[in-house]
Amino acid sequence: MSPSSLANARIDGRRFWSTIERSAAIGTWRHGLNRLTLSDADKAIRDQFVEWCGGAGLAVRIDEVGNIFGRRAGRDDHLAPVLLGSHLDTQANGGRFDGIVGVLGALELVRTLNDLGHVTRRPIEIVNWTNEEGARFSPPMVASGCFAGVYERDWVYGRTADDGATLGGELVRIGYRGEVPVGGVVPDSYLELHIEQGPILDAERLQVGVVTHGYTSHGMLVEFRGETAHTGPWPMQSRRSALVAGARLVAAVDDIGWDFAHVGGKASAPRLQAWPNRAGILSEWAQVVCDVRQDDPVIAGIMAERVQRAVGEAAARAGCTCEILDRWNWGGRIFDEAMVELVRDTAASLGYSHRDVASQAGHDAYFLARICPTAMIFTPCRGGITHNDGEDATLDELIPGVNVLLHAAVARADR
Ligand code: HGY
Ligand code: MN
Ligand code: MN
Ligand code: MN
Repeated sequence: MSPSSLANARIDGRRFWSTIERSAAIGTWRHGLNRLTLSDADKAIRDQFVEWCGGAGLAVRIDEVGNIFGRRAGRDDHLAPVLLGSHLDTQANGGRFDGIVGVLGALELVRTLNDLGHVTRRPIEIVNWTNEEGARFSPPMVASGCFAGVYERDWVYGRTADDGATLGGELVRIGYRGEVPVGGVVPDSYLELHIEQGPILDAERLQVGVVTHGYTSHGMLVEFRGETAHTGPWPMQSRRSALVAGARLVAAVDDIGWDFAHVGGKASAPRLQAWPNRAGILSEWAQVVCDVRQDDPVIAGIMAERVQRAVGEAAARAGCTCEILDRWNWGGRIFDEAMVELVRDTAASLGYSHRDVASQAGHDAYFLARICPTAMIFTPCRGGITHNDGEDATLDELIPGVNVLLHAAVARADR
């Protein structure tokens, strides 16, 4: 394979797009997708991905938390692999591109190298991470976090969904609790292709985003405990409604978001659960997920402290007890300078319009960055709409990012 013919290689995208369209037919929901992690729909896309990997000549392995790897041998196959991927699970009202572009872009890269007959020096591995979204099992990105050594495997297995199903039990149920020990393997590097999930590239009509860093995010799972009582005779002075505490926290978090909106801060409490949560009876139990994001880690920390105070205030006002069951925190200037430079130089050498951009959403790359040199490549998405069945992008908008992934990954794998 002459370097020049490889240098001039451009993925035309028809095969990539038909793969995207095939994936968009698995777990459909209104105009988008509902492929909550480890659901039957997630099993279906996993089965399809494993089949595609086999068809591309990849050696497939599944680790203990269901991460699926496809390996393409290198000339010096003992070297650490260049790892490429993202996630195929979606939000409950998800789009056809969030995560999917990164996994299927990596698959297309392998198929293209096969067509070109090019064997890279280092092995290349592609990966589908379990539970990136954290929509069914909290927290988000828990399986890439486990791979990076941040979460213990058995703790991950115990994560529990609304219906009482555990993450470990669901892995067994759908046949994706692999034998391969999770983690312990340090890739040479990691590259993740993803839609921006923000408006900048689309608004500026740019082809590629060079992701310099991630917004700092603080998340927490809060539990309130109160007491059931009759909504009729029970005096207001004696009430201990966990649902009221939860509702007060949801409103307080929104107020915090508005207090920092002028500096691009976001604060959300997107999930409130209560029990019994029925007419005629006050709730004794409630849980709230809180999530703050801001570009400056210091400001993000101040917002998180405000949320923490609001938890205590909401509990006191409702006469309940409270506990923060779980916290997660990611983002910041975590990406490897040389890898970011590689993405930037590759976009420039391929003649694509590009700019530096921050990621406001979390990604599996945030955990991979803790164990190996990591960078991300963004493509535009229509108006930044995402986690919404209106998420949209065209092949012309996606293919520059796929080509940057191809050339950056090969440059890294051949060095
Ligand atoms: O929460 C996040 O930003 C990620 O999409 N799960
Ligand atoms: Mn994603
Ligand atoms: Mn997402
Ligand atoms: Mn994400």
